[in-house]
Amino acid sequence: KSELDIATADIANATKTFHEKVKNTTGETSQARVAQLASEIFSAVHNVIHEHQVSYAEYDAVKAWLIKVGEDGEWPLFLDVFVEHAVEDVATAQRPGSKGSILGPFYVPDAPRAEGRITLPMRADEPGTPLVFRSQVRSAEGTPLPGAQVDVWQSDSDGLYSHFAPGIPEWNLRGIVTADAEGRIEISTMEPAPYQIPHEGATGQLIVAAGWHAWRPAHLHFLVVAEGHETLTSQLYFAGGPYTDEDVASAVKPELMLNPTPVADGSGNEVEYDFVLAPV
Ligand code: MBD
Ligand code: FE
Repeated sequence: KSELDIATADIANATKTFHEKVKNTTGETSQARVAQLASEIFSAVHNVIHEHQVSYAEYDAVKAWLIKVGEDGEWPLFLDVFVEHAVEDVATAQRPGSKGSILGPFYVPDAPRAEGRITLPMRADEPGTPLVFRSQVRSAEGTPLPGAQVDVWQSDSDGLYSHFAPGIPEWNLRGIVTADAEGRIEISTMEPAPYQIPHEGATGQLIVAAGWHAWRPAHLHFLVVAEGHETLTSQLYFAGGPYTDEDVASAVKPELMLNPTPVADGSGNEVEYDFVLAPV
């Protein structure tokens, strides 16, 4: 397989996963709101065209590029990288509790479940620095939330996500853990590495054409679910790590930084970060 085939297989899966996720959701947007938002988006585009004297050659280049985003199966990737962060800001601006971040294109529901202390599914020779992640899930009033479900997913140390890259075992570095009677979890995993988003397709073409870079800082993804509470979608990063100040997906916040410390026995690093959920 060429690099392009791999990237295409990779991303087409994100389109399928997204269709699954939204198949039971109904549109809640009124006709008036659709009309207002659509016409304001068109006005914004028209304004850019007038202000920057966009040519027919540039219009055709954009048209070809938009067609290619779909052909490459990259709408989930492109939108989650360049647009989702603004939607997340709006959705969570007034919410008490832990800050969150974007979901991104690589979440897969129904990962293997376990309780208490778990090791994420990983290969016998999984590369990377071992990391023990501990957390207590609490409500905004400080009550621990036993039974909370913490869904975690991450890339491996080569920046590859199971389900989206060939040759990686099905649920590698993905799992759902249920919090104990004190609302606590412990997850043993491998530290992820900085991550270059798939850049062989249309999204990468734009990034190269604009002279940007395709990197995200190393990150762990979380979905934290507890009855009577708003689901927290989050990502945690490593303080001082590369690209924390220049994430291509603009999804870093100062509240989302981890500072792991070495475990005394030299076996790797450990860190605690508690999740605080807002009431519904
Ligand atoms: C990722 O791993 C990711 O988390 C986001 C938001 C976008 C592309 C790839
Ligand atoms: Fe990610």
